Amino acid sequence: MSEALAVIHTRVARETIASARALILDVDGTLAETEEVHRRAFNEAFAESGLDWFWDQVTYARLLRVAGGKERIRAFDQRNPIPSLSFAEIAELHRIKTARYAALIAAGGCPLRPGVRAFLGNARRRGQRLAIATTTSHGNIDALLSVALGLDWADLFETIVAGDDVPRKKPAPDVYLEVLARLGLAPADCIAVEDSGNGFAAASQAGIPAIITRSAYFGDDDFAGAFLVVDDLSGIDD
Ligand code: XBP
Ligand code: MG
Repeated sequence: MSEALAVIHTRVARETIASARALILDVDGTLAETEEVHRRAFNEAFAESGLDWFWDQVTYARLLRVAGGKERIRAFDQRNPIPSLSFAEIAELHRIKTARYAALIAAGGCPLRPGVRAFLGNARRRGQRLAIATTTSHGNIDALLSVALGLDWADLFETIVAGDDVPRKKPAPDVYLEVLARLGLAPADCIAVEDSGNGFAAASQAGIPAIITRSAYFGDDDFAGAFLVVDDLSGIDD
């Protein structure tokens, strides 16, 4: 792209972001690079439960195509002809994992990605409405953002829709459609901020233009048709 075209592209991007009625943000991979903490929490839960499972980064990168921790555990268990865990055992294993995730975040935190804090502050200064649309749980959102943004983090967001609030997780559009319904806005009035192919598909199926901020586990996903693809949110709307 020529420099002149890049300047125009950047200006259009800034104007489009500034004119959106609402900005709807994903959490894992978008606000913070949390998936390595999730992966560690899964492995600690497996060990605590006496399972000889261990998800290395290559295995986890493949399993991340399955949205949702409980669904991810089930997908891994079903690699065997005779799965070993019942639904109740998967739910209990995921509860342990979620507790480990919260403990890991509380112990070491997981910093916001570059540009996220400024992006949220700019939106607030413009008087734009902010929402969250994520696959993870409310508990995990609170664990992450109460450290990263402070205990009053929820005051920033008008509505928060998590994975278990809707019938289907990403790439289904359910979380985004629920956010739109709660905000009373049309898709074209909003912009979604995502990091993964599943998240981009969910926002796109809901008709919402998406900004992609490439993350560690999804850098190679196909984001053709995204409004904007960036390495991170630094300077995107300054
Ligand atoms: C990412 C996910 C989640 C997390 C793990 O969510 O797919 O499943 O990997 O969290 P998003 P849970 O990018 O939509 O924020 O174990 O709570 O599912
Ligand atoms: Mg994500």
